[in-house]
Amino acid sequence: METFGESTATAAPPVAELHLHIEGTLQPELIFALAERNGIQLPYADLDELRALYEFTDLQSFLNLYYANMAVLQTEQDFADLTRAYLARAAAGGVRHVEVMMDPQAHVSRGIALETCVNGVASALTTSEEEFGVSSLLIAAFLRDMSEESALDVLEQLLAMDAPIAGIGLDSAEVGNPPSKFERLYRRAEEAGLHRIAHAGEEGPASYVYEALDLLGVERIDHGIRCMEDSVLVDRLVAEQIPLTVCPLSNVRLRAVDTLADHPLPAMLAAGLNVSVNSDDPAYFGGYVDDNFAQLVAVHELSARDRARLASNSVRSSFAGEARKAELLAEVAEWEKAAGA
Ligand code: ES4
Ligand code: ZN
Repeated sequence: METFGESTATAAPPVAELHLHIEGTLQPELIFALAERNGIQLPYADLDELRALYEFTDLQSFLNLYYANMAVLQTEQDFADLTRAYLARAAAGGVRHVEVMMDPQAHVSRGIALETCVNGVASALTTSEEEFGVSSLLIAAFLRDMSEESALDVLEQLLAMDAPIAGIGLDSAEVGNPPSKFERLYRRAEEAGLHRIAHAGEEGPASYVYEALDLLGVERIDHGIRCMEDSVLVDRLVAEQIPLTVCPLSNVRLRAVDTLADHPLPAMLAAGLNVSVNSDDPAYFGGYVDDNFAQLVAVHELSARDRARLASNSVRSSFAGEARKAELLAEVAEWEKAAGA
């Protein structure tokens, strides 16, 4: 029988994607298609001119393009099409459950109704399991470079319209906008029975990770890589098994780390941290979850056991129901057996 080396197709196990901004899945081709459909004049002549802008120097340089490109998202159908395109691509790359973040304030502030953006994304998520085999839930993320009043106002509107959100997150420009700015927002979310997560320790210091845990009561930390600068914090994160949703290609593209070879993920795994691999903004950072795994494996030689560990961490750290978690953990175990054989 012919034997094969480990292919790129098996580099990625079945996973739960826990750190994904739906607006960050807006591919250049879809930007042009939606601009045409909505009669919007883009400031770029063609795809090449747009693609030339995907060279980022830090988080803010990315956010500038990310927010500008959202101008093409106008109708409920646009948001649904965006979400379905992500689900199809993610499913092909092994994603079996996803917790989709969206940025309502980024749309409301440019005149899009809250119902339009939320219902558009939610309508595609409703059928994600039957259409793509991907179970899903929605998380409303708040922009930390806006005021807490704005966030509270939007959260109250989401609750009033009974929006199908499972939790809240905190994203956008981190440095100078610490978690402590949003204590009331997170108290209100807890009161409303919502899950709570926050970006911390991406560009911001380890102290922001403490704040997210102790002042906001978050259940997961998005990124968290700068915890590695504080061994006391690492010990606590290990002891409490706080999930860290790590995004390797994002960290390279936004220069949080120099190269993938310098990425702390293997050290984080070795330290016993509860880390998972996620794509963040795959249309901007050069790849989906499977691409993140494939490139990590190429550089770090993560074993099948390491990859299965990353996958089971993602499932256990998700907000999926216990039955779905058990189903996916069994799939990961199957994958490990096949990949390790
Ligand atoms: C984001 Cl990579 C990243 N960091 C913070 N906020 C974000 N929003 C979308 N992508
Ligand atoms: Zn993110």
